[in-house]
Amino acid sequence: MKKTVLITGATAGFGAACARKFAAEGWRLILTGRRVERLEALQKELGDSVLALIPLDVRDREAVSHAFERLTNIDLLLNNAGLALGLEPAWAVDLDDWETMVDTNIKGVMYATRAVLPGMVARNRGHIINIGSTAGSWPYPGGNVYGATKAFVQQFSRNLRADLLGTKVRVTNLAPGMAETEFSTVRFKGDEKKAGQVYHDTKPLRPEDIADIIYYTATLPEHINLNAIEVMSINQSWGPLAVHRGGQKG
Ligand code: NDP
Ligand code: 8X3
Repeated sequence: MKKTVLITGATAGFGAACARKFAAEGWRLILTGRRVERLEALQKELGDSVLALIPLDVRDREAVSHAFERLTNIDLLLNNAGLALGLEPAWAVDLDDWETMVDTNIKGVMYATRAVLPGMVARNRGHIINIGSTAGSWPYPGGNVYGATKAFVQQFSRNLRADLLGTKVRVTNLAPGMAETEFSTVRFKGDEKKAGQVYHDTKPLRPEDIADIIYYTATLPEHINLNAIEVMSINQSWGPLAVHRGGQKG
């Protein structure tokens, strides 16, 4: 029996790489995202593996509930849709950007999970893999609300496991570090030069690396729950605690 994966944010980056990986491994795909033409291109590329395209914005609670509650056989929900906007310090950010990150990275994950989870519990089968981030554990200047949304994803994943104890439904928080996708282009609002600098002279994670890890996690024997995975490029590590010398301003 072929398994079915529902991927939010399948139109780029990790989501698109997962669509290709899971299709190659014989899974059936339900693909979502806002950019319809990209969804259609994936359907053309992946053919019969694609069960359905659901163009939607994960911030739209009604749309997500309406579309996902009707899906009766989801083996894996990949809560992947998400974004960072800006890298300004907290006192200088655009408040709309903060709200967009909260609505997408937190509320979108809540809406999709709440719509799909009852079916998984009823079938006593399924797996939710949430895409967190190293930014959810490790602070950096300008990470303010983006990192906080990913801290939510981390703790939400743990708390889901607590609720699901006694069922066969698995939950994983996958926290990647720097990976080269459209992520930085989105963060810097189309400034490709700035985006390119993030990865300059490094070997960042590739979307295909993440897809391989997700596939591995999803296909472990069903009694194994990988709770949390943190993965970085060999070119990335943590920094020391910051110290300011020279007195305070003002
Ligand atoms: P990309 O920008 O390449 O892809 C993001 C995907 O999310 C797109 O398919 C986009 O689709 C979708 N998306 C964004 N907003 C919405 C929305 N409101 N509704 C529906 N879909 C949406 O970035 P990545 O692949 O890198 O990002 C995927 C996830 O991985 C995100 O959650 C990100 O925070 C996380 N992450 C990324 C890292 C990195 O360094 N790249 C590291 C750690 C975590 P569309 O625009 O068509 O709607
Ligand atoms: C993406 C990784 O370090 O840009 O979540 O926040 S980082």
